[in-house]
Amino acid sequence: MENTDTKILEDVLDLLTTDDGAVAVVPHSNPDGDAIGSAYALATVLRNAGKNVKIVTPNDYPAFLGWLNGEIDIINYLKNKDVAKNYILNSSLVFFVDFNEPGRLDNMEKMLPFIKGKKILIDHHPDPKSFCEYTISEPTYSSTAELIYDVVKAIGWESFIDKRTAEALYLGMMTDTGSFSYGTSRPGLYRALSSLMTYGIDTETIHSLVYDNFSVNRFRLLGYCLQHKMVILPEFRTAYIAITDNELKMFGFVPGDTEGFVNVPLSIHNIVFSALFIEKENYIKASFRSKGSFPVNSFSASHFSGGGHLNASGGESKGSIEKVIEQFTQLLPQYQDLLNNA
Ligand SMILES: [Mn+2]
Repeated sequence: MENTDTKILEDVLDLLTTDDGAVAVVPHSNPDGDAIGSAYALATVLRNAGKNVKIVTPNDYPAFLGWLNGEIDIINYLKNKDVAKNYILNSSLVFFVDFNEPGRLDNMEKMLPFIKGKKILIDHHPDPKSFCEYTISEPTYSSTAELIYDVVKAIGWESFIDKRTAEALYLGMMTDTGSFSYGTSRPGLYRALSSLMTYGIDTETIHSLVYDNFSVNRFRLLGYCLQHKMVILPEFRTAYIAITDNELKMFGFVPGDTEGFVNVPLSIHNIVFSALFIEKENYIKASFRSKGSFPVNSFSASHFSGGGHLNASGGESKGSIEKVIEQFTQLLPQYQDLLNNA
């Protein structure tokens, strides 16, 4: 770990061993594979160490991640506000995983000032906001899951990793790297993977449970987006898809259905920048992906109130979807050089 000095790790270990109160593990809202995988992995380690631990999610998680459920209680804040609130406010430790700013907690953010326990952030997004007593932030890591593995090892709790932990960690690493196709330059990732294999995890089944689990509606929506909505701008090596609420309804949209769509155009020859715009109730949700050096995080921070990683970022915009498309396409000329050289 490059940013995390041993003092923080010693303090976290100290908190875990001296306080026998409840522990909450909290991923970001609309959790992806890394958020749920990291939360689940950390929770199983803490449980195996004898802690009373539950996961609290700001909202529901996509059905294709549901296979991980079963061993650890997961409280959905949207469905069980009082239970979730009660648990978090009375926990002596609250771990936040896989996000760098409190807005990603959605409605749970307002609880932050009332949390009595110590707050610990474990994350790999750059430039974390300061909202926790302890911040373990390592932006060079592929995934929070990879970081959780190193943190667990660093505090000497590797013996509390079990097969379920290993499955959850593998899930996080696999989904945050597009099945090990990007963000995979750290040797430590492969050392972690090699160690996870010793727990007898079935990586083919995990892959299949995540990626071969589309609903028919989701697959047809993807086909519709590629056939009718994807716009290619070869002069900017860019592709974008903008989809309205009505179109989503045509395909019986459920949360998670558009997950990963933004990556698909990057498979096209000479496309290095992909954007996905989705019409929500009061805003347009934006997702950006790139190949090579084009920095979607600073692009998004400058124009779409977002942030994230060099090659993967989110953002949002007010106004109609037509306006957002206009804004987006008008921005591209000023990025011509960066796009050409990406
Ligand atoms: Mn992540």
